[in-house]
Amino acid sequence: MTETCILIGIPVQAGTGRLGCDMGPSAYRAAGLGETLADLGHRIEDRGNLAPGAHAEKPHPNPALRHLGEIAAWTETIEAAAYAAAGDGLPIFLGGDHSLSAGTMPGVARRAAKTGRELFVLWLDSHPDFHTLETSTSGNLHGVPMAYATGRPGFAGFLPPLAATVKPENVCMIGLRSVDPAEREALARTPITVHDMRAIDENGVAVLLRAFIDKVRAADGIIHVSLDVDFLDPDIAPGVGTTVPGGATFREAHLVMEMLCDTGLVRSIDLVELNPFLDERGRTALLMVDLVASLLGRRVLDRPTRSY
Ligand code: Z70
Ligand code: MN
Ligand code: MN
Ligand code: MN
Repeated sequence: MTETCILIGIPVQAGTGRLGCDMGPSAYRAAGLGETLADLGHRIEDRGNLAPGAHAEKPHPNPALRHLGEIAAWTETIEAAAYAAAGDGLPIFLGGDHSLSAGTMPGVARRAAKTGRELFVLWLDSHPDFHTLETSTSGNLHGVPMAYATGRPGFAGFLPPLAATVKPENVCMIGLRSVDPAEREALARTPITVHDMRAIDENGVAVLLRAFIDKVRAADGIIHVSLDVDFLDPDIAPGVGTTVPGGATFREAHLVMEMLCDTGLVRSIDLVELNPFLDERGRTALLMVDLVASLLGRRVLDRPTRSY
């Protein structure tokens, strides 16, 4: 199927403790993301890079929080851009750190609500990013987007209430292996589906993903994919600030993308946490481009669709 792929660069790095994520959008372009998708037959529209609006630092009772005012400004800009782009095609958000998903998920959720489709989120990450402003101890706001987008309390003083949130029962996380105590307690009290690396090892990633896809189909839903570089094993994806050992393999990651491709239900994609400063000759950026290619139609052999 031919898609209109809308590339949106989001060079935010204020949500992490390390500099370099701001070069992510450039690295994806240099790695040939647009050309690769064009070669697969898609239309490409590159909308350039977003920038945050004017902002002042916001005070907060949690003294650990860093750049709250800047991330709030980014989040408002990103939410609006995501809502608009999701009405025009299939946006691919080029990060930038994972705080950007505090804007992309509510934006695509607002679009889905308008079109009457049920939105599901597949979260591929070693972290759940399920802190609130109150529970974060690192103060890094890339650790909070899922809590924010699912409407958890604990975001007073951040932004006005969201127009649309993601239903926690529609979220599936795969790849978890770094979960803070407060996140673990909060996840136990939500209907979010959580699969850690042990679940992948015991079942195989296809079994976990098939259950999620069946649920999306049963609800006639659409899928937003949020792909954090650290979902992947650092041996194959070193270009990331937080390298967490024991991640998804090259084959597991490609299989996830190929199965998603067969559904035809992915309507938006976050590519987050790429840090080109820490990469080796662009290999992480190139791998991420290859994964997106698998998600959007590259395949080894012709085969019937719905082959998952
Ligand atoms: C930790 C924190 C995080 C991504 C690191 C880590 C958060 N839970 N998220 N890398 N993508 O600092 O809150
Ligand atoms: Mn700041
Ligand atoms: Mn993340
Ligand atoms: Mn992560």
